[in-house]
Amino acid sequence: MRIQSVEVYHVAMPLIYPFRTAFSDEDCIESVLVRMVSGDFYGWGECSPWRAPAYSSEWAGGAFIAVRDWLAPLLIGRDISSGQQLQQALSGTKGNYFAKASLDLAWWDLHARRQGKPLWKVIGGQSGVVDVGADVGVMESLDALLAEIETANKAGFKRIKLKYRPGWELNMVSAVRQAYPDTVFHVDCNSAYTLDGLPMFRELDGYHLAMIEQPLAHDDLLDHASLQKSIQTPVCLDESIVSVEKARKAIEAKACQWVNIKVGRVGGLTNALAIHDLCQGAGIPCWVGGMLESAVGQALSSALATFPNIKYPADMFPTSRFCREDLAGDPSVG
Ligand code: OSB
Ligand code: MG
Repeated sequence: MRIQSVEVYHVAMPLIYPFRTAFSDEDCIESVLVRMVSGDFYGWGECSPWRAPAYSSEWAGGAFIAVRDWLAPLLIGRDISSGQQLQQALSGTKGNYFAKASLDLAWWDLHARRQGKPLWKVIGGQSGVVDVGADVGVMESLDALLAEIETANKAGFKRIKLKYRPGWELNMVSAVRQAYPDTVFHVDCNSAYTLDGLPMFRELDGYHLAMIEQPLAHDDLLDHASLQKSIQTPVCLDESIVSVEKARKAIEAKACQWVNIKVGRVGGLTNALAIHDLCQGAGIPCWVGGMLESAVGQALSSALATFPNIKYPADMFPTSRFCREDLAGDPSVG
């Protein structure tokens, strides 16, 4: 299909209350939205690398300029008939995974709309329904956290992810475990630690967490491999897996037992599918994470959650819980 035009938007979505992680406290999510047009059809893509380059080296303002000035011009006027061909066309530009993802996702949405089918069917997913997990940021107090967990538990979420950072560590996990002995929990450290934290991670083994997500540096593989050798709790990589090649190396180095696949972080659905298949072949289960993007981006990434090697539910965010206003999602996408 011939790409006729690409519109790029940089938007801010105010949150109802701040989302606190090891990398920042944010009261607003910044996203880049892309509308790609071919003939009578259009497709939307989104990436949410956040306001500042704190989760990764990318940020929304930079992604907007990367798409507008460097990436979209490589596609306009070209005939692109597959996700691989799109990735190939963008491959001269290094990194900029989130920026590339917004175009890759818009292409897949456009491709599905042209066929009049939901995206999950077009990519060969299993069914139209996915289980979802809940995610709770660092809260003002343990009481506030326990109240959030109670709400998530009552709502029937099958796994609850807890943000973890210095000052909100074993004290928090121990209170949560005491109150909820049987719930499936995992913690996400957002790369806040080094191998000096080994004694703490060994202690965490006693709390039977489903996994510890990205304990060490955002671009590390080898230290994660030595940590995984020294603890029983499975390590899950998020930030470190930015490409199919990084996933291959993580598997080879035995750096993790889980991969959190985010379509944004890995440059789009094309690469996310390849990472899913690679992990499946290596016996590494995956789950689908998000960046608190709008319903537009979440609908697109939920298509991946219908795949067989997605062993834990995807984390999807009821935008009514987080956003003061939301961009409407289009139900025909997901
Ligand atoms: O590290 O997984 C993350 C939200 C925004 C930015 C980074 C992260 C998150 C989340 C929530 O933790 C989403 C998820 O559970 O994947
Ligand atoms: Mg994470």
